[in-house]
Amino acid sequence: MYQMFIDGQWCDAAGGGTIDVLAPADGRVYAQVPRGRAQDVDRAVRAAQSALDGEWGRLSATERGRVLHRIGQKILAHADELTEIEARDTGKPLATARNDIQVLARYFEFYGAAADKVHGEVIPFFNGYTVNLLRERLGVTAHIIPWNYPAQMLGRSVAPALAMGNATVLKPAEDTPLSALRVAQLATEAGLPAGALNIVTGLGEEAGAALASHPGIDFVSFTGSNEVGSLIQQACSQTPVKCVLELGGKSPQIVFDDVDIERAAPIIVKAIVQNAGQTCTAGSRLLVQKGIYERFVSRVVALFAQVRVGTPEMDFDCGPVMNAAQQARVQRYVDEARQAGVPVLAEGQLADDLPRNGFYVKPTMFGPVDPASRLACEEVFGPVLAVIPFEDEAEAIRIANGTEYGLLAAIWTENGGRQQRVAKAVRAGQVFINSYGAGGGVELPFGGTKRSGHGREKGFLALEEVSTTKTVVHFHGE
Ligand code: TXE
Repeated sequence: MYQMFIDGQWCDAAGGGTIDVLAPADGRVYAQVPRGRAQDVDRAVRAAQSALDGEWGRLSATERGRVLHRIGQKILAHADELTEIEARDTGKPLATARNDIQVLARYFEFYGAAADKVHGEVIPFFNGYTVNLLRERLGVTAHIIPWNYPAQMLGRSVAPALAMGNATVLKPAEDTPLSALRVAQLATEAGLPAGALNIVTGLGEEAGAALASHPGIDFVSFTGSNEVGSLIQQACSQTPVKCVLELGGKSPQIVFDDVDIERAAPIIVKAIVQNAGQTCTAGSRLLVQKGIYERFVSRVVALFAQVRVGTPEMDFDCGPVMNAAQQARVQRYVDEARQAGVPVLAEGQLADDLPRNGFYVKPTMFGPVDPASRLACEEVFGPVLAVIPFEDEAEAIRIANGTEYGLLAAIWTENGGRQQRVAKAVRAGQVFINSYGAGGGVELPFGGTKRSGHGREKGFLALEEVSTTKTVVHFHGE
């Protein structure tokens, strides 16, 4: 039985009650966390407000940076333990979880180093005036994160907010609350003052909704489904405060005739099976030019058929999906496409001795897929790849931009002009040329266009989102 972390203290939910935490690998309940509700959220927001008035609020930018750096060091020193927690909680292979913890540490290192590099400006104005544009913290920031990369998401969302001097309240996903609780403890040991990072565990419609609509918060960062993202934006419009939304994706891999097949094919397979396809930037659509279609697709098929699914300890290419609902959702898309007669090009392999009640799904590659079909347009959030042929550049761009999403895109061609033209025409927050997703990318501004959300995380742009400016106009005479 775990407790949540408010104002530097472990505590139960004020109204009692717990939530079961299941291991996706075997479907068993292995932990319980408090079922936080509005009262607990309120306590966490008050603790954050007090932190701003107290020790945390008084630290200089350099001192805050040092604290964040020490948190990064603590995380690295406990990387094995955090890897195990994360792998058990999410079901992902140990190697993936290990990478996630490295990326988590990187967020604290990167934003720790950035804390005292952000500064205001002097703006030219009438003679006799000096105008300073100060950059300041927002205040109390709320962070609601999902279950696919719990540790990475914590770092991505919370580290820039702390770097700018905000005090934070985080609600982890109900499926995966444990790494956040451990990180909060490590952060405290690293010297983060009480109230600067509060973790309220609970259900989305209870703790999450109470946090997003709390009058004491100044900002919400949300990563998750489009449906809940829309609710969050509605809540923020009432208060009203700013929100950053990072929502779904249906990211295209656009492969032209002159692709380097041996480089592209393995990266493309990894981009859809990694984390069992539960990645907002999963490369779930493979657009292939007709001249290379047979050759390229047969190479991807050969690699896809070798993909193995296992428990975290087996450390194969992917693990189970998150929960029974996610398993049913992925299966629904697969069944529907099969029933519609869409050819299955390849399937991955499930390990023989998988625990019976784990949430496993078979990676499946379909093609050719109608670009207007549900499989080609909707986010499956599972290891399911839709292959779509195209004739020329114009058609590739039309198909790539043909969904409601616009998160990430990749272009595979050696032609420099085409690289630039397609990168400009494709609607996405990030475009990769002859690569994909580049390992964590803590430094690279990230976020959506269209229905994939708004606002930017990662890199220096994230610091702008979690801060505000103050224009100070001083008349002193000439
Ligand atoms: O997400 P939710 P779910 C997509 C993916 C997946 C689908 C459903 O397609 O299949 O969403 O996943 C909290 N007020 N993504 O249902 O519900 C919740 O507790 C405030 C894409 O698990 O959006 C959790 O902490 N908060 C995605 C967080 O929102 C609420 C990652 C995300 O959960 C709330 C995850 C409410 N009313 C799913 N309801 C990505 N972009 O990477 C829930 N929450």
